[in-house]
Amino acid sequence: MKTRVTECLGIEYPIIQGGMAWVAEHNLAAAVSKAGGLGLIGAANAPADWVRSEIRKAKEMTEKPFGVNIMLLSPYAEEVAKVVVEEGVKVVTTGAGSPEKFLPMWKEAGIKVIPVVASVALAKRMERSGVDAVVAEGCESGGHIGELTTMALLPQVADAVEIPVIGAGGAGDGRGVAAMFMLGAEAVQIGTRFVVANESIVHENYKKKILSAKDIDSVVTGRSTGHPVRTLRNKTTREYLRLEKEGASFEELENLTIGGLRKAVMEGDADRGSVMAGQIAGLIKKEQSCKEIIDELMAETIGIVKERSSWVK
Ligand code: TUI
Repeated sequence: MKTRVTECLGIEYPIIQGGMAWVAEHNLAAAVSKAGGLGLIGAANAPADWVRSEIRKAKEMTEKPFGVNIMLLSPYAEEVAKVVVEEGVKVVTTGAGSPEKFLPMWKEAGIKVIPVVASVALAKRMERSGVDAVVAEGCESGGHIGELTTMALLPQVADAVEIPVIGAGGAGDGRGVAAMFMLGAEAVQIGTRFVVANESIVHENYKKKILSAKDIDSVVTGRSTGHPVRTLRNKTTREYLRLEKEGASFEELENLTIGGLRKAVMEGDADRGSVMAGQIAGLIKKEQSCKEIIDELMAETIGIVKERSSWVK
């Protein structure tokens, strides 16, 4: 499959892995890139040295291109922005902010820059500042989210910019990928499905929580604090939502979730930790390798596009 995104990134399939905090480390990134997609190392809140070492390990595992996702709220964002240049990373995606101040440095280094946006306004601003593509991420995604759904956001962003658009939020199988193509995407970012991949290092309890999730099992906490985050429902989200309704302070709410993602991913505390996952968690029923996931996504996408095309006479 050939789109402006596969051409620009030098990848075989228009599938990009989400830059998920704690989850997107070198094993997952290398496996996705080896399978023909674009793997990403998620820098999240990690120190720059950790990111450097993950980049080096991924390079040892694959010659294929991979990227780094920089979470712009991180206290280490500035240092990580330099590390990707020093280590010769080919692609950078960013989340939770605007990467404008790093663009001259990254463009000079020949890095392809792809910010995640949650609005048309930011997409247009990013295009004007010279980025290579944008990821339009709807609120079906797991983790930190914007307001709009993918169905509403993606076509509006695709109409507003000339650069290629990557769809994110809500695609868990080939139907989702095909739908995003119909809405104007030239590649699709997949997160939750890769969390349960064989190569994903997350704790077995985290994987089980996703594999047993139903359609209504994700909730959004933190709307009142301006940091909405989608996770799977558990003891902590129930407590959080109750406190939020009672008008608890920012500090009180923060204390409840601090370190929660590490607790869930590394320790497997799926009851009290923060189990970030998208709304399509209920669609995911099996653990597969990254290659099986990508091959299946592509086969389903092509199958459904052909089948539905036959409706048109
Ligand atoms: O960044 C994400 N998803 C994330 S980051 C993350 S790490 C975290 N850990 C604990 C608590 C909170 C976060 C987990 N999930 N997705 C990309 C994304 N970016 N979604 C929405 C946005 C976004 C929102 C507003 C991007 C830019 C923006 O406005 C920036 C501006 O300056 O206008």
